[in-house]
Amino acid sequence: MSTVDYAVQSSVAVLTVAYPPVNALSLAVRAGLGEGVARAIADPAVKAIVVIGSGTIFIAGADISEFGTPNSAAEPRLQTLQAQFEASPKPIVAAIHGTALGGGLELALTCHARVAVQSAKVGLPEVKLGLLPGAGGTIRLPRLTGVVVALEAITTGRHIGAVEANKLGIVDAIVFDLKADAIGYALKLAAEGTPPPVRDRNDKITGVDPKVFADFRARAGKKWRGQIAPARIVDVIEAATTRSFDDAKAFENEQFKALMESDQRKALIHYFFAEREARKIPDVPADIKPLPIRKVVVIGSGLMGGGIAMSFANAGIPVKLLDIDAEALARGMGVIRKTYETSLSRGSITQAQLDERFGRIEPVGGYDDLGDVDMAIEAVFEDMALKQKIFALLDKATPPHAILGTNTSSLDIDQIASATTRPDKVIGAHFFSPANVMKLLEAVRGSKTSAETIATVMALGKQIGKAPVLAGNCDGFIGNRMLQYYTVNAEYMLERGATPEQIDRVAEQFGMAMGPLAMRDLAGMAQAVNVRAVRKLTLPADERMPELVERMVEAGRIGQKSSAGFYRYDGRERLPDPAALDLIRAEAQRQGIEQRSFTDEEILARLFHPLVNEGAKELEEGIAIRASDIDVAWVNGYGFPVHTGGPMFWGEQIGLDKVLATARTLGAENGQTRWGPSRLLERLVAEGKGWKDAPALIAAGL
Ligand code: 3H9
Repeated sequence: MSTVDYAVQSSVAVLTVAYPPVNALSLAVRAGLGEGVARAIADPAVKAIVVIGSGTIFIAGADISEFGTPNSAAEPRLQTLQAQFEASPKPIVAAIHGTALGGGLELALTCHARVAVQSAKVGLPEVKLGLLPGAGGTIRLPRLTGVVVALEAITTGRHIGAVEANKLGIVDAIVFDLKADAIGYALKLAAEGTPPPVRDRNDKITGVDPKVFADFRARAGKKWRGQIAPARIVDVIEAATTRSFDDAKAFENEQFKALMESDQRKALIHYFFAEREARKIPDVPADIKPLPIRKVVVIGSGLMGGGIAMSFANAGIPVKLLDIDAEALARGMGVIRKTYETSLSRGSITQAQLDERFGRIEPVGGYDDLGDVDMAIEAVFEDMALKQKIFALLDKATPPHAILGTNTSSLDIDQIASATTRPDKVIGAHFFSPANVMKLLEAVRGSKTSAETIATVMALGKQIGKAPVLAGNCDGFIGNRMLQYYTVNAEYMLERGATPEQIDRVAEQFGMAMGPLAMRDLAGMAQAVNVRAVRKLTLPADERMPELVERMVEAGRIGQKSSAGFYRYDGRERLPDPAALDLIRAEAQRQGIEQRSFTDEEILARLFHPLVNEGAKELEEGIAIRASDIDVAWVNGYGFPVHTGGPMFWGEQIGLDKVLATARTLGAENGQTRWGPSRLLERLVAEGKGWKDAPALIAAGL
């Protein structure tokens, strides 16, 4: 079948893009559209043209899988097609449903008009791939919306709903019967004349004060955390206001090409596919149908349970919030209400959305009235006996088909499942706090979890806007198991003479939202001491747990709450504190550790290389299926900078040999049992191989 279907209806040529799954602008689609427009222009019976997408989407942009292949540069290139569209003597109308993204919107911007159904979304999300819109988006969009809107929309890449897009001038009309109304709109343009092409509309980009750009760079720049594309986008939008269309377009081409060559682009495209790959589980056949999840119960109305309930409510799934402690339940509902009210006051939701979402959460005080829920998620504190008791109750109180998930971050899924008569339906559903915001959903398979249960939770994750990753059942699963190395290493470095400011600065310059020590202060240290006391019991004989957190707590420095921890705090402002350094020095002396200075490079290696080494061990043990799954977990659960591609991709980019060298050093310093090199890593380095070769090596028993 052709990728672009041609049909004439009421004197209008309707070009239907049919290139599943997302109608990306592959070479075949570009060629089909070019031929379709030429044919329509040549046909005297055709008065106008409509471009529409088949399936659920208009056009999702350039075909990302074509990047770097000869097809991406082959004619007709997107820009050739756009020139043909703009020069068409017969009006072309883009009929948008689903999404019009990137090159898809850029193509629509060269049509004579754009109509959309109310549910459609448009956007230029190239920044998320480390790119800028390279087909005129940076210079055409501001001509419709003005510079301020374009700066925000293109540097964030957000999807803009059709109604807002209509108000902003991106979409000319909201329609109901897409094809019929687009045909009508096209005939109207053919009869009454077309507006000037977007490229010639200059009123919104003339006389723009350069201060707008300076202000935007100063304000938004803080959020870019080392990403290069947003700054380039601002440069090109600024050029659109100071140069001719063609000059600005040439500049956009130049900047697009430079970004295309960048490591960040490679990392972000790796990440794009990684997130989608993570949902595919090799031993879960594609024909296994996920169960529909229409109603959910969340057990435990604390911060975690409340956040999980909100995630479902936000995605349109009714949820019961169960707590046997009436006071806690009322408090939990109050916190949820307050969180929604904060979103309302920030303008991120409307009053109607607040009412709708809050209305989907029903507080319940016991297990008697759970009704026909399809899934339960337990989110109480980490106590095996309590969890087993709850699972036994759920086993009786929920319909037999219901899946029972646990939000445990460390306990054994099999042990929890053993309290039920349906261990095949028990699975870890580990959310990250705040659960209504954080995207990671770590699904954890027990030894009896069925393929259907896994498929359901992976599909559900996507449905509620999370990035699901499947982990094996072990202490800490994928993410937290690696996290210990990052946080403990920061303490080891403090003992050896690095300062909190230096360590946090290196982590933050790398792109972490907050360094590990500032994070400790924020999270508070009093609780951490208890967790560490338990962990200490299971440490191998060759490893010593640093005790700086214990010393801090003993000195009353429990973090931001006490205005002192690794830093001192003036309100929220963190300030270096000589008293903290004294305390660290004293502890180093007590341990007989000689302090020295660290370079930033060494700090970076010691913070992040151990993640990669531990990730390799998880692959060896089958805890993570793919290196890229670990990337998805760390980007979404721990704020690892997405423009590095995630820890495993980054490790391979900088060289696995470097990661191995650090593992050897840290193994010697901190204990070989846990800190020493992964066997997989050693083999990969010895043979000059990378993560893609890992499955074969692991299958062969290394
Ligand atoms: C661009 O346009 C550059 C131009 O400015 C300049 C050019 C000169 N290409 O996400 P899903 C695949 S850059 C190829 O699960 P959803 C995806 O890998 C582009 N493949 O579906 C997956 O494959 P599989 C700017 C693509 O319904 C399948 O489609 N555009 C592309 O949840 C389903 O994807 C963007 O950045 C693509 N462009 O969400 C948009 N897009 O089934 C990127 C998707 O084998 N795309 N695939 O795993 C998206 O944001 C989402 O896919 C979308 C659909 C919202 C469209």
